[in-house]
Amino acid sequence: MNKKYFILFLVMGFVLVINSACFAEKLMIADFNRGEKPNLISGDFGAWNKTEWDRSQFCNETFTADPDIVYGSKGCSLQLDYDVDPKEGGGLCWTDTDTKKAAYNGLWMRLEKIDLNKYDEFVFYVKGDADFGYTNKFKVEITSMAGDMARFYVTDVCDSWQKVVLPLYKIKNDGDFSQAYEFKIVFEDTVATKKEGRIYIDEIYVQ
Ligand SMILES: [Ca+2]
Repeated sequence: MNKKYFILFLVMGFVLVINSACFAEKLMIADFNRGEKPNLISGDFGAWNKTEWDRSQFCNETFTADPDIVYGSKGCSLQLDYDVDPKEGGGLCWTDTDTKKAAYNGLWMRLEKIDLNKYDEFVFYVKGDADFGYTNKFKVEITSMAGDMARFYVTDVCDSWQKVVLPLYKIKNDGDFSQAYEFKIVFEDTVATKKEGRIYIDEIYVQ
């Protein structure tokens, strides 16, 4: 190899090393394709409810393998059936003058202390079910082991798969996210554009 090409080879190698040092690789957190828990980084997940005794409002999680529904037409996606429209008399604490209370529920997923400072984007895919109906808007929370919380609102959900990108640079001044604790989806009665419905989630990752 002559001297000119040798120097070019060294420069290209240096650029490649710099490039790989600056960007963390994509880390897939959950693709749900096995149709079981935990997620791909060994984190547990599940639906959560405001209370366990008031079943007039709820969120339930299941897996769907319907190829007409799942993201990428193969494997599984997570299905969330939610109700944030509590019915009168559905809760033990309701009285004649207090017949309707705030309703909220959703999904929690442990993030197993991944370092979000190494990534630029928190990404997932979402789709509403046209037959059951769905809210166009819901909240996402990311919390850290240090107790910090970042909030985002997902809007414009529709009945085809949409990519949701949460810019992580926005949360780096909000606290210490070097050890992430949990990813949370929150359906709220005050925000939901449809109070009972079905939402699908898939391919949760950071990059
Ligand atoms: Ca999947």
